[in-house]
Amino acid sequence: MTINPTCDRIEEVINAYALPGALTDRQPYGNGHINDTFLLTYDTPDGGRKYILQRMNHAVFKKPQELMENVCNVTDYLRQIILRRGGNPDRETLNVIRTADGGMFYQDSAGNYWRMFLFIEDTICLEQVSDVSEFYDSAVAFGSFQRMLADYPADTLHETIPNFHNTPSRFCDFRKAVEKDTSGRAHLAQREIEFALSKEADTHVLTDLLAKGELPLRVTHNDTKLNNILFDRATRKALCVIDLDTVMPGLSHYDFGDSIRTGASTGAEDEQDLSKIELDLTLYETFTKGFLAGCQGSLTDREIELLPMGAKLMTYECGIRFLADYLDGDVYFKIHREGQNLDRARTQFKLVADMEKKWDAMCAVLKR
Ligand code: ADP
Ligand code: GN1
Ligand code: MG
Repeated sequence: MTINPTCDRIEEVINAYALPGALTDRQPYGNGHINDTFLLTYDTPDGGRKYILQRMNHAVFKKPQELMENVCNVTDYLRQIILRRGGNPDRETLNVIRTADGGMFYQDSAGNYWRMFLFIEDTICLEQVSDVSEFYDSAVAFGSFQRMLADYPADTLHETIPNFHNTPSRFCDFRKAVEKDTSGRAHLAQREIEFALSKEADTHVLTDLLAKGELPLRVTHNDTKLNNILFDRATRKALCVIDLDTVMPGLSHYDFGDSIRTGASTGAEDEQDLSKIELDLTLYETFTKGFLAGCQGSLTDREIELLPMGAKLMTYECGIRFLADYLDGDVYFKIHREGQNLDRARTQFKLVADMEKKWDAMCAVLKR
């Protein structure tokens, strides 16, 4: 068995859940940047069961109780909708497994917070688009996720990370990180810092329109990376939207934009060869069609017209978050090699610059 050394309380945690059968395997799992994820395999008389166990990132999500209230309430709500549609809620939404005491999560003796989900079997998780129709499907899934939650009482949701997609506030944090230069690395990223600072005027566009009431606040996912969707291995169809930690009130542009940032880029988020990074307009158009289909006519004309700005701002915002973390000394996003957060920032800025070149074409897609 492979055990992540940082998670040495895992034994204690597993014992807090009264799971049937015998534990036969546990492995670190997935490619998330935030939580520590494990796959648990149990031998049971009915052929075995698997679970996802996650140590929540307490530094990022400071109120685990509130976070789990959101996740449990939203998944219970989705479960009802899926049942009404004749779907299979064990596969089409996350299902939180309760502790032996009925808790939504478990706090171990070292103070870490853990939660467990049913493992959704026979699925695949894509890091990059390999097939246009899969990307279309992911767009429909994220659009319809937003649609399914359209009548969810948004004011009952906790804000799990305040100002998560408030780009002007992210810009202030970025500027502070440049001024502090905790890691002493700013001299290695001068060009990137200048690029980021030069875009300050853009950061306000969506938040200003929200404040003026020209854009509606909706319940959004806020982390619509391609790898936050599970695809059915057999049908290759998008099956389940996962990673619900950031479901909060937000703008439709956040969900649209974050998917374009990850899915319509021609390279990986941490690609070091920037000549491989550009916006694929075909993928962009594909996603746009799928997202609008998934939203089922619920977006206003003004929202639709501003979707390209969502793509640009979410890409830019992620870039300044990666760069700030590089300057802070890699304290937020997990890294697997030195300089990875700078590489991530560079791909995002390359994409932003490419979007600016392709701006007219991006807007034309929406007019069509
Ligand atoms: P992070 O916040 O760190 O990104 P995620 O909740 O996205 O964590 O989980 C990380 C990975 O674990 C996902 O990309 C996916 O591959 C896998 N995963 C998470 N939940 C499930 C689940 N219920 N069933 C199957 N795989 C899952
Ligand atoms: C994080 O958790 P994960 O890996 O799906 C981050 C997102 C970023 C993304 C960049 C809670 O997402 O906001 O866009 O990394 N999640 C949080 O890859 O900060
Ligand atoms: Mg994730």
